[in-house]
Amino acid sequence: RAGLDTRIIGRELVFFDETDSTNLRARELGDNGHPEGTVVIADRQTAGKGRLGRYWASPPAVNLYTSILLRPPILPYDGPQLTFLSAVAVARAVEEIGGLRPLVKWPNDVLLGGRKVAGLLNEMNAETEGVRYIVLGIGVNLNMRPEQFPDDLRYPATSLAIETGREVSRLAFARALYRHLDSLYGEYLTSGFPPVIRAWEEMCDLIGRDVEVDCQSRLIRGRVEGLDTDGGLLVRAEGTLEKILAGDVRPLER
Ligand code: BT5
Repeated sequence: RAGLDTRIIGRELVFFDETDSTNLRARELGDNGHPEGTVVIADRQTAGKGRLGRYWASPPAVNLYTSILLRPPILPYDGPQLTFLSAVAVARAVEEIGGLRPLVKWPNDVLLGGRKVAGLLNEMNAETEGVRYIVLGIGVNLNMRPEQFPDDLRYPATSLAIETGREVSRLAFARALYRHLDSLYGEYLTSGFPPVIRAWEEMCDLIGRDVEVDCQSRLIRGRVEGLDTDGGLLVRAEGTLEKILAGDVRPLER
């Protein structure tokens, strides 16, 4: 287990100097019966994937690109819960290794100083009775330099090295990430989603604040109350509690 201090995460470790996308490799391993906890890491990705067909810039030797295969005994409906679990794990690793206070942004980003430092892409293979596997795809900008960022970023982006002013050990970061994932996932298997909700809400600065949500050609203004059990964002708008399942959330004022 490569000296990992974990019970589940890292049961098998598969390393690539180069691959198209670690998520694709992990899904293949999932299809071929590899155990829960199998971890794929690549030094670089030639076709790193974001959500909705977007890309993830994946230059060599500077960042972490990893995908983790899990087989949780849950219904497909609960699959999105794992996205929040991985966001909390990444944020804790950023805190531990960078000594910085990251924030989580609904639904799937981790931010430092308002800039995106990590992206998550979770993919599920399920049938109605249950989940076959879920792949947690995690990209963290560790030592990426400003000139290595593409020009067409959706949000301002940063790396741990840019924020701390020093080089970060990729190995130390990966170890910390897998350890935090392992303990959160262990707790999830015994206690379910509530502890993840609480941890995520503590790292989300939008709770209790007024926001504007662009949501399927509807503009909702209201106050964020928290996370629902299906991962939806709960926003109180003129007395009604709205659940946001997709959309862009912006704070209205400080
Ligand atoms: C994400 O998508 O944030 C999910 C990224 C997941 C990447 C990991 S790496 C390991 C695993 N294997 C994969 O193939 N993927 C996962 P989304 O929210 O759609 O953000 C994508 C958008 O962020 C792009 O359209 C760019 O504008 C911007 N972007 C691209 N590369 C970036 C980077 N390295 N850092 C910050 N922003 C980036």
